[in-house]
Amino acid sequence: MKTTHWLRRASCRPLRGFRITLLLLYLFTLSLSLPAQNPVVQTSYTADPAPLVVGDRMYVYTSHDEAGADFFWMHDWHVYSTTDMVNWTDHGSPLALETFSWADDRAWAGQAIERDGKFYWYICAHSKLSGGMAIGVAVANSPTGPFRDALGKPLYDDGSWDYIDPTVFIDDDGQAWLMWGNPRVYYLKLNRDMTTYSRSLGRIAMTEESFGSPAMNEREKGKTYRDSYVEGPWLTKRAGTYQLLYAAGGVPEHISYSTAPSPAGPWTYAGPVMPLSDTGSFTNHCGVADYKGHSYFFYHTGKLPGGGGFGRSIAVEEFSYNPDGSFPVILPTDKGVKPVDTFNPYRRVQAETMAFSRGVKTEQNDR
Ligand code: FUB
Repeated sequence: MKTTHWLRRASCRPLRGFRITLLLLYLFTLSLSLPAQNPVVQTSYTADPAPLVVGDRMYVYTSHDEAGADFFWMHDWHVYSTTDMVNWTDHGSPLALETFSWADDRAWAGQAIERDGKFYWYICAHSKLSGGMAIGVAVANSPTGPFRDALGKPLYDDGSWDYIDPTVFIDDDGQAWLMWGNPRVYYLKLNRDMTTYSRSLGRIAMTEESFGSPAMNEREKGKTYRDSYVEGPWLTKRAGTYQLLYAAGGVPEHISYSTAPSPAGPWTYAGPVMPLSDTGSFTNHCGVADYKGHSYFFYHTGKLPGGGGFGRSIAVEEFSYNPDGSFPVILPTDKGVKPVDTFNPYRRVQAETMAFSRGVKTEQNDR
């Protein structure tokens, strides 16, 4: 019995090796023939990408459009991660409107950041308390959650509809800045705990010099302006200069940016980053990160089949900063980015890690 068993196993080995080689060859050929890496996620509609690098992994925090929606009726947020920029693991939805007892609608854009071993995810949602949009913050011990409401109440809420799309940035001196707003930009200097602040709400001067046009109610009728701030700010710093990227121009939106010597301003309009393109989405929303020696620009389109203005999908492009740290013009592509690392299949790889799929949907399973 023992001998027969050993023989059977031995005779199977070459065959199994052959099958594995064939499978790898098939996957390799498939990867060569794949038409595109964009949209990054094909299993559900994702919007408002916010990248975060933790160790050797790139995470992207997204909002989530419901299939077939006729407005941004959004209920939860999602997390995806990669180690090579083309194979993405779906971590499901560790944060939803139900996480916030004060929120009842519009789970819109957010951004996550790490501090002192904790992960803070700033979001905006409609507030039951004030009837406006409010800024909230969730906290977790890991980048994929589980997240809980850090305060049990909004971080900032006074009934304004301007309070959407928070961006968070920790400066070299340790000061954390939280900015948000549509159609004006607001900011708070956060305390070390990332959930409280000591000074009152700051308001960025909305001038023609700052954003290409003044605030909406101050624009001259009939005058053509260079550009205009709309929403979706992304605060970052390059070569000692603060950069604020944002959705611009009204509907449809493109992405532009401004620069400043301090997040509080004064900001100077610097030009377009992603010009208007035929992406099938009338909004755009960006996030920027460096990873494994490359620079990446995340944004969203309406290009997933069945998608559009209310069924958006995140996409990513690689770019190189200009020598002075300024942004080049970045155009949307279907091709997306190249892998920056090898993918090791000889480890536990669950089915929710994939480079590309068609006709596959994922759903939350807490196990
Ligand atoms: O996703 C809902 C809203 O659409 C976001 O908050 C805006 O930035 C725009 O992308």
